Amino acid sequence: MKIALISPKGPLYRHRGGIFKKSLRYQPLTLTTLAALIPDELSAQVKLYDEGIELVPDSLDADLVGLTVITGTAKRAYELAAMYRAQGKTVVLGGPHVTLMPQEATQHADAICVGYAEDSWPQLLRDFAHGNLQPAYYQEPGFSLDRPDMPFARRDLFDKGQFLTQAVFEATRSCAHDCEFCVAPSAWGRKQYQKPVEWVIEDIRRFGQKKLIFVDLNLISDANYARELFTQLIPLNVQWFGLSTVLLAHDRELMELVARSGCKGLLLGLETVNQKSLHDAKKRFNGSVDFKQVITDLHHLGISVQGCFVFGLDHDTPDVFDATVEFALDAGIDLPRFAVLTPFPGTPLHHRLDQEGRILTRDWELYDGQHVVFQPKGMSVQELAIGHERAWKEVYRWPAIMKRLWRARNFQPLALTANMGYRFYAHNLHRFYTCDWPLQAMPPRVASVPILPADKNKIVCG
Ligand code: B12
Ligand code: SF4
Repeated sequence: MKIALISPKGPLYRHRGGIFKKSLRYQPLTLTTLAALIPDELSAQVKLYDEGIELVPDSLDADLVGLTVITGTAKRAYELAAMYRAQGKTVVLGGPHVTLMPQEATQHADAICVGYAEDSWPQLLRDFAHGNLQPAYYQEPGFSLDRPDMPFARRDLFDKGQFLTQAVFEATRSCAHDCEFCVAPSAWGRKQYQKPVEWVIEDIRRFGQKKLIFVDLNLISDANYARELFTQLIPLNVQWFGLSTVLLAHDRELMELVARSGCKGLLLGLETVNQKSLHDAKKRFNGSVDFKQVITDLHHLGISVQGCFVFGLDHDTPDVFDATVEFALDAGIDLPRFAVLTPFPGTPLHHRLDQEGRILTRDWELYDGQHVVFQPKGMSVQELAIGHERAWKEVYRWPAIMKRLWRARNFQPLALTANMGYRFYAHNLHRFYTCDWPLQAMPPRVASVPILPADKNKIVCG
């Protein structure tokens, strides 16, 4: 059996003209994990394609094609699925968008995998081999990642030269919180799934690299598990980067353990500098933390901060952009990142905005966190789009980079490389607001927003 696994391109993440340069691109763990789960008895040959680094060929030497789908890549995934199905290949779709929108996805595939696929994907392949493929496979009700016999990701199947790093690991999945805009609780629920710590340590030890990335959504979601993991990381003497909530601020002991375990950078979902907007996002727990203090504390422990903010929450007004940039500079955030609030389908935010008649387009291609796809409350669509792009540019001007890194007093060479990667991103975002990836016709409500000069109008992809 020949299997091709594909991560399709999106507007921003794509080969040729994409905005994720090698300095920001780490090897996708989804495809290497799926490749490892292919049962040995099928003696299958597998090839992986990440369209962030190469376009997938029109004609594939494969019996079965598996595509991983997030909302922003759904359109491309469905196009590829149609093309390969027309050639007589069997197409399987899975991933966050399929899990959120199974009825839609099923129309484009021979089979779909809903939820986590550690059990269902091997079963699907066995069924396919026996000519008994079912249209849909679901995550088992008692799903668990606590299985010491799980295969390690097949990282060797990609060309390592194409990525900043191949050392991408995962200890847990899902998150205990329920922020209104987040895909995770809607797609996978709030129970955190945890791999055995010994298994994770063995995975890292075998791979043998000293700098790693954890893609877990919230490594400290379960403090006891986190403690165990961090303690066992210490003897490995590695440096790692990962994601956490700001709630780490309330557990000084855990924070110090994070540092001792080799953490050199944390992505924190700060979301907004506006307390009322925090309420809008249903991420009230962020309000219990003094952002500047936690950033300073992390810097003192030698940990860089990637601070993520979202623009367009209901209490955001046009002054939010300057206020956020100022905060990022003042707090010395090593790597600030901004996103436009995106009502991903299947999330409570999407339902609410839909009920309020504020969803402007269902062109999923534009659901990439950098386009305005809904009617904001405190500003116009244009103001949000322009303000967001301006914030990126401001915070990645050379003097701003220097100021942030100087304030951080925690200089690491990687911080400069990543800042250069995001500087490129900031200065090229405008290219993605053109007719290359156009918005569908706008409903009347948007037509009433102020008309801007022609060059600025492009920003809404109108
Ligand atoms: C690493 C990561 C990235 C990396 C690398 C992406 C990549 N190519 O791997 C980078 C930084 C590039 C990235 C960028 C973006 N990302 Co991202 N990313 C992630 C993250 C943190 C981990 C993904 C991962 O490796 N998981 C581990 C693997 C093993 O799990 P998995 O992918 O879920 O796969 C399992 C199942 O879903 C299933 N499955 C998945 N695909 C398939 C396919 C088949 C055929 C089958 C059978 C099963 C199956 O089987 C697997 C095993 O159980 C996830 C959050 C998360 N933890 O899931 C967000 C996430 C996928 N990203 C998200 C978003 C929004 C983005 C961006 C748009 C953000 C932005 N504005 O820049 C961009 C768009 C990139 C693009 N492709 O166009 C969202 C997607 C939401 C949505 N509905 O679209 C997520 C879910 C985060 C979130 N909470 O919102 N991302
Ligand atoms: S804390 Fe982060 S991962 Fe968890 S639900 Fe909120 S946004 Fe999602």
